[in-house]
Amino acid sequence: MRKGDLRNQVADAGRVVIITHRNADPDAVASAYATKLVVENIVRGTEVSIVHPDGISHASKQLLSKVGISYDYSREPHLQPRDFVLLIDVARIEQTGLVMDYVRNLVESGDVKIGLIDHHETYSELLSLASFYLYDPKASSSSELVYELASEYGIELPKQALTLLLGGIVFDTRRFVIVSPRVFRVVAELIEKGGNYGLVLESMYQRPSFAERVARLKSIKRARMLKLGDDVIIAVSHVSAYEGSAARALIDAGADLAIVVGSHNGEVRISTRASQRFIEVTGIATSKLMEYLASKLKGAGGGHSLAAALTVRGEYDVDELVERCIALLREVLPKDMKLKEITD
Ligand SMILES: [Mn+2]
Repeated sequence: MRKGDLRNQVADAGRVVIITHRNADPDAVASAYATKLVVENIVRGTEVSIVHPDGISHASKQLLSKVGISYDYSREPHLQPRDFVLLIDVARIEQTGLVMDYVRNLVESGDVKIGLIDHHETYSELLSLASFYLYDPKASSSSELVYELASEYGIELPKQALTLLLGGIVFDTRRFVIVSPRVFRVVAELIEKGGNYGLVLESMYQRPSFAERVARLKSIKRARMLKLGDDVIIAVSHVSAYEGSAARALIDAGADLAIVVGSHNGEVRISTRASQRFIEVTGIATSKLMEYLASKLKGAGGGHSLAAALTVRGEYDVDELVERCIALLREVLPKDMKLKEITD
């Protein structure tokens, strides 16, 4: 789905402010960086800034340093009248550190215009506010969308930017687990034009930090294990950081659904990963599961079918939250499916 023309929006704007989701992952970083180049190309002299709320992820830092790109970005969004705000890889406005009411007021008063480039499955209220969007939940990544956009404008991106986009795609497809003919076409072009796939892989095979490895192991040690039927294993655990990586570790260790609660200062993040088998058996996408949990816990959540997350503000007892997640999971599962604790 698309609306509006990017060139016209940029030409009308004072500044272009690109904002990604918090703790920008390689897809967010790559698509923001390449979009900045696209915007500067289609309307010369445009002032473009990039905002990565709360900074960028560890994986993004590794990718940027391997590719040899560094650029300035702000960690908090500050909007001015006549800004054209281009939200990239953002499913929900809360992920940018802004709130919907504030953004809606700005848009309705005509002070700023909003654009969106995104691929998340969660339907975003942002679409109705945007004067430009390129929204395609069938795309593997925002990087794929931005590459296609650059091609439409006939823009030849520098090789480093192509490598970065390749990195965004490799990351969001989980190293080509989630694929389509289209993503392979884009990847083939990126490599043909000079994108360096070897460099992307090197950046991803780096040893995780000590803290991340400890979090992964702790999540396994603390996991509550449940089974659905005789085959599907669900693991629910908690860590103090790296909940996404910890959930991945539980899946790698054999779980079909992993829910990991992470408590940060005044905020709880819950990350979920699933195997294809979990979706086949239950018909539940993790994005739907996180949306449901978010609605019950008064937070915001969403994501993809095999990976999703939610955030809730406030201090919580993590053990209670683990129990709560299990209880809510029971509510969502089809009535004929019994969830049983796995004991020794
Ligand atoms: Mn993405």
